[in-house]
Order: sequence, then structure tokens, then C-alpha cells
Amino acid sequence: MKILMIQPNYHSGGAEIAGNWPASWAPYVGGSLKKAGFNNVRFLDAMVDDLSHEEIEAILRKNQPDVVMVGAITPMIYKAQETLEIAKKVSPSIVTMLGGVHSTFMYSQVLTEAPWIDYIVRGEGEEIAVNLMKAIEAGTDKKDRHSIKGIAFIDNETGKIVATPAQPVIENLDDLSPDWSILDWPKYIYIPLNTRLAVPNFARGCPFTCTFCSQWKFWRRYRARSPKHFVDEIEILVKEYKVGFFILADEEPTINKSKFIALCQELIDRNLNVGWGINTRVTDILRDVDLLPFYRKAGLVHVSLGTEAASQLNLSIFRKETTIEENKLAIKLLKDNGIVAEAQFVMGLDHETPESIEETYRLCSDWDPDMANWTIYTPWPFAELFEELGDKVEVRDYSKYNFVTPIMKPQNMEREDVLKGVLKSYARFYSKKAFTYPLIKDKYKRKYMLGCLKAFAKTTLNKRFYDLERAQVKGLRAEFDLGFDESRILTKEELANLKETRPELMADTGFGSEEEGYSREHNEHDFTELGLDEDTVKDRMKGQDEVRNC
Ligand code: B12
Ligand code: SF4
Repeated sequence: MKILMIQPNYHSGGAEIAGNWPASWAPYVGGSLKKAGFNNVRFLDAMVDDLSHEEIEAILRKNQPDVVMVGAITPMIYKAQETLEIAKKVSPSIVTMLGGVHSTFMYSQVLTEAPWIDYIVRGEGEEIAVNLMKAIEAGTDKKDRHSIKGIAFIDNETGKIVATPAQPVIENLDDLSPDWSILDWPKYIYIPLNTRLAVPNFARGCPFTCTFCSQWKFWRRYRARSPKHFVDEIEILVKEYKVGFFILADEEPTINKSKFIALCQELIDRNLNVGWGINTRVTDILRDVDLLPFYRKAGLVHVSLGTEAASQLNLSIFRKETTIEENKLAIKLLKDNGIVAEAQFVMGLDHETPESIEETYRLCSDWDPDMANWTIYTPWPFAELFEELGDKVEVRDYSKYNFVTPIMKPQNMEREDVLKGVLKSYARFYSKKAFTYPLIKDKYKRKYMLGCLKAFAKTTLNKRFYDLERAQVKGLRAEFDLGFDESRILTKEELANLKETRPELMADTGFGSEEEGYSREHNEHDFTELGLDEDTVKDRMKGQDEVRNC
């Protein structure tokens, strides 16, 4: 059976500006298919190759796959739907399959809008894809699909949308067997180091339950691989595919301190000479202050820090003095240890004003991180907070749910002004850094920072950064058209009656929680299995309703 996996061609000019990132779902799901005996699995990266619909169609006509699989996060959902529509147009006999976080929760809307999608795979894809593919190959899928766990589809007989019970999570992540050979490696270059980039998964899920976040719901239970199994994979990536840098795809890589230390030790012992980066929280850096030289020795060269203080700042300026000091300290500690420190700020919350944007910029200047990243608050339609926001979320054009477009209008500011303020912060921050990066003494770090600057400058000039193409320069002023699809902006009346009039637009937020062991209410945790120390738990429990970006 010929299986073609496609990453939809979606761009928003955020993190992607650092280079060409491989889509990890494809090697992970593709690897499990191969292990199950499906040997003809290929991957088309329409995003990195920037393929038009016509080009995708031509490739599909030439290759005539039996199954087309597409993965999508929220902003790329329409592109994903369109990609699968092309597949059905090429041949109605092609089985179309969609997976990823958005359709896991929003299958009802997706199947209503895109009835040409045969199957939606909900949640962690490896095992479900194999079960489904076996049925497709045997020609029994239509007959048996009600008993295949973790899928959604339109029942041909009734015309109704059906979602089967969720598949249990993969308890032992050491069972993962990603097939990295499906990637066309020379494409995946990380600009800061001009080397190949991989995005492997060490741990999945998160033991916390922040109300604005959906990742903990998606993965359901926190699990980590054994450090040895994980580093075996890194060894393959380095030795077979010449990967020089990897960024962990994890939500919470450092929470289990002993496992993280073991991972670093394993990397040191194998002397793989590979750099890597993570996203983590300030408190983990402070917790591990004595270990930072050890982490650096293991190749950890870039740490992107969550945004607790920035959100506090938005909500009530300088309310928690200590946290702001902690952020500053964590940045200093990382820098002192030769690790690139990146600060992340979430902007555009309800209380944002031009003054608070300026204040955030000043604070950032004071902390002086090596890099700074301003993302715009995005209300995922399946996160708990979304329900609380209720009729405030009138923009339902999910293609703009991308961290670079203000979906929510702050009380006292226009959306466009949030965007302008953020862009101004970027311009000021990086124009200053252009003078200081060349003076960095550490050769590796200097190369890294100048590479980042190059990526930033290049994508600003070609207007890919932050989707700058939407700016119209009028004299000395720039005007922005946020480009929302008007038909996807709901009125107050529509919003008030959504559940009754448009039930398909509602998320299935209960995904997989009915099964024994998965149900987690907000603020309900069982950390015993992780063996976390009391301080870590206490720290993670505070400020759960505030916006963090892990
Ligand atoms: C790496 C990464 C990127 C890379 C993407 C690389 C790529 N080509 O996919 C880059 C840096 C380019 C990127 C960009 C963006 N990203 Co990003 N990114 C991540 C990150 C850190 C890891 C994702 C990952 O690889 N996970 C590991 C894989 C194995 O998991 P997975 O993709 O979910 O796949 C599993 C299942 O979903 C399922 N599955 C997925 N697809 C399919 C398809 C089929 C057919 C099947 C059967 C199963 C299946 O099976 C897989 C294995 O179990 C996550 C944060 C996180 N910790 O998860 C954010 C995250 C996915 N990104 C996010 C966002 C919003 C963006 C941007 C819009 C932000 C921006 N403006 O920069 C852009 C959009 C892309 C673009 N081009 O503009 C959000 C998405 C939230 C949402 N609700 O949709 C996340 C969750 C971050 C967050 N905290 O909110 N991102
Ligand atoms: S925001 Fe971070 S800490 Fe909170 S639930 Fe999501 S992944 Fe976990």
C-alpha cells in the first residue's frame, strides 16, 4: 500500500524563521507504520518546499498513493482540509486521514466543513494509525471502524459524525520507533548554526493543567522515555543523518530532574558533539543552578524561558517583585554559563495598553536576554479558558490563531496597535543586539547569535517575519490588515446561541477523559508517579490561571 504523508503549506513567520523545521509527527507515525510492515511510506513537506495546491496536485497525480495522511495544528487546519480535498479530487479512492491537536478536539467542525476527510485520528497517532491502516489494507475499515479506537468519521449510512472511544496513551514511550529516513535531510537547516535540525520527543504531556493550554489535555498523561532509549535516537540522528542541533519537542523536559540529569550524562558519555535547545521554566533553571555547567557540557546551548512574569506584568504591573527578580537572575545564570537565554512574552491580554507594552519592553531590556520573543495571546478553542472567555472570542478564523495575530481585542486597545507595539519591541531589541552580538567572546555563542540575527534580518526584509506582508506602508506609518475571514467572525447573537444553532463549532473538550485514569480536573494533580519534590509542585501550582508558554 502506498502511503503519502503531507505537512500542509502554512506559514506565519514566527519560530519558523530560524530555519527549516522537520515535522516530527511524520517520522514518529511513519516509524510505527513501518514497524507494522507498511514499507511504502513517504513524506511530502509542502510547508518547507512552499508547494502550491497545483504542485501538490501534480505530485499526487504522479504518485497515486492509496492513503494520504496530513497533520495539522490549529492555524493550519484549513490548509490541511484543502490538501486532503486535493487528494480526493485526484482520486476518490484515495483514503484521506487527518491527525494532530486541532482535529482531535474539533473533529465535528472539521468533518462538517471537509466531508471529504475519511478519518480523523485523535490524540497520539502511532498506535491508532497502525490499527486503522491494517483495516484499510484488509478492506475492512468501513465495516470495522466503529470498533477502532481513537478515530472520528462520518457514518455513510446515517450521515452522522461518529467519534470512537479514545485509544489509551502509549504507556511505554520506549516503544516509539521513529523513522527519520523519511525526511529529506539536506533541507532541514537551522540557520543560527548552519547545521541540520531535528525535533525529537523525550517526554510527552504535562502534569499541570493551565486553563489556557491544551497540550496537557492532548497527551493526557505525562510520560518520559528512558534517557538511554532517547539518546540512542540522538545517536542515529547525529551519525546517520548528520544532525548538528536538536530542539526538544517537549512541553516539560526538565520537570523530572533525575531523568533530565541522566539524559545529559548519557549525551556526555557518548560524546556526540551535538548542540541542543529546550523550552523550560525559570524556576527549573534556579532549581538547577549548580547543574548549569553540566547541562552546558552535555550540549544544551539554548534555553527559551516561559513567560510568567510578563503575564503578571500584563495583569498587574510589578505585582510579584520576586518573580521578576527570579527571571532576571535565571537569564543571568544561563548567560554566565554560556547558554543562550531567550525570554518569551505573551502580549495582547485583556488589560494590555500601550504603556504595558512599553513596560514589558523596558523590563526585557533590563533583563537583557540574548534573545526575546513576543507572542500574541491565542485562545485555543479547546482550552478551558476559552469557555470562560465566552462571547469575547468573536474571531473564529483559525488560520489566524498563530501567536502573531491578535485574536482578542484588549479592553483599551485596538488589535492592530498591539501588533504595532510588538513589532516595535522586536525592532528596538534586535537593532541594539546587532551592535552587541559581534562582541560576544565565546566563539560558538557569537556564531549562534549572529546566525539568529541573520535569520531575523532576512525574514524581515522578505516580509516573512511575523507575517509582515500584511503591512501597508503609508508615508511614515504602517497600517495592518489582519485579514480575518469575515465569514468566520461571529456576532454577539451567534455567540450567545452557538451551542444550540451551530453545535458542530463546539470543541469536544472531554477528549479521552472518560477512560479510567485520565480524568483530570483543573488544579487536580497526582505527582507521586513523577517523584517531584515539594518545592517544584508548589511552584507549578501557583499562578495556574495566568498565561504561560511552555
Ligand atoms: C516544533 C514546533 C514547531 C515547529 C514546526 C515544525 C513542523 N514542521 O511541524 C515550528 C517552529 C516551525 C513551529 C511553528 C509554529 N508553531 Co509550533 N510547535 C512546535 C512544538 C515545540 C513541538 C511540536 C512537535 O513536533 N511535537 C512532537 C510531535 C511528535 O507531536 P505532534 O506533532 O502533536 O504529533 C503527534 C500527534 O499529534 C499525532 N499526529 C499529528 N499529526 C498527525 C497526522 C496523522 C495523519 C496522524 C495519524 C497522527 C498525527 O501523532 C503524533 C505522534 O503521536 C509544539 C509545542 C509542543 N511542546 O508540542 C509547538 C506547537 C505545536 N506550535 C504551535 C504554534 C501555534 C505554532 C505557530 C503558529 C507559532 C508561530 N507563529 O511560530 C507556528 C505555525 C507553523 C508555521 N509554519 O508558521 C502550537 C499549536 C497549538 C495549537 N492548538 O494548534 C504548539 C502546541 C505550541 C503551544 N504551546 O501552543 N512549531
Ligand atoms: S502551559 Fe505549560 S505548564 Fe501549563 S499545562 Fe501547558 S504545558 Fe503544562
